[in-house]
Amino acid sequence: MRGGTSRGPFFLESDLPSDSARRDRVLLAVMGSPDRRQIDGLGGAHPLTSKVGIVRKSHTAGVDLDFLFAQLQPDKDTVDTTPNCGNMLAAVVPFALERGLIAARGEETTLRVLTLNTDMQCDITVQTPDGRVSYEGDARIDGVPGTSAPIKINFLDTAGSVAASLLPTGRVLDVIDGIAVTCIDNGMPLVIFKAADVGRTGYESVDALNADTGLKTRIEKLRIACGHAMGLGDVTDKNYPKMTLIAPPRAGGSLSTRSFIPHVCHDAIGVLAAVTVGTACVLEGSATQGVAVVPAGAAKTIAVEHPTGEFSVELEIDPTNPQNVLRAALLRTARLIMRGEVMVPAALVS
Ligand code: NQM
Repeated sequence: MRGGTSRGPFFLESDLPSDSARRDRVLLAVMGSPDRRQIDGLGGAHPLTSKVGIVRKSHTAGVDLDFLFAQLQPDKDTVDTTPNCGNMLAAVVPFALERGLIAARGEETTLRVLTLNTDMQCDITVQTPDGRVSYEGDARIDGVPGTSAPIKINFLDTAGSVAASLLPTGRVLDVIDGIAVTCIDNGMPLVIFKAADVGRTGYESVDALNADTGLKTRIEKLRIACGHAMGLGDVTDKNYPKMTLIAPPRAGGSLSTRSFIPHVCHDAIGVLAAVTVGTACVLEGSATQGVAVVPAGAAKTIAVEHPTGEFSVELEIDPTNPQNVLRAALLRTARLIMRGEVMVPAALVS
């Protein structure tokens, strides 16, 4: 399935080994990792196409589906089920309907999904005319060619997903390793800082940033220091926190971003990364201050500019406590690309 600007195979939980070490060996073989080209598997030689979704009917009252996201890497043998992925999340309901896990509920179907990675719930609405998922429509998301049927995601509780709280250092702004940073987790642990503070404009191309080894070394050192400050321990081998360089908007949005996830620059921005950046924009005194252009009012649309366009997030803030985000809503699309069987060495499944 393509989910938002990510892609990967989805499995019914019951089709995978129940032992997680064995499951992970199967997933590595499915994707062809570790190998930079993932030549022996389905992975697309990039972190955004090295993702797997695992779905089951929920065991939790009031919830329809459980989703476990697994992040693999082309060149590593890791299967990380710690962080979320809001892009792959967009494909969960279409997959569940396709596989008959649950039935459509009219022209539109809204299901409650629990992401097991961080115990996060959301309501997802997909188009289901005639009881079948429709992938065709006029919704456009930057980073994906063409248009598709809209998928609405309404997050119910995102603060402190992997980190212990929204602001895991206890402050909205810290100076770490000589750089003013906001360490924040509203669905995705991020370190947000001004591109100018590392001598960049923040408008560089993805290719230029991926080739910028000096910058990568600098921000990896910062990331490791921030990981400790955020209570995440030694993050050397972890896929979080992600590093977000920010600059003033250039295309009428709220701010411009470049995201390292964490070692490769994203062609767009992750879903929960966008929610988290948007949240930093509404926090008084964060690193976005003086950079972001933020609309007035308790309900705000923050347009996060990224290398291939923009990502709008609707945030509703608690007027009595601006650190309390009551709702985060956004638009994604998804598509069933193929259905079938993926082959792995027999020893892994026998
Ligand atoms: O932030 C990339 C993506 C993601 C994760 C990443 C995501 C999110 O674009 O919710 O969607 O940060 O590794 O798929």
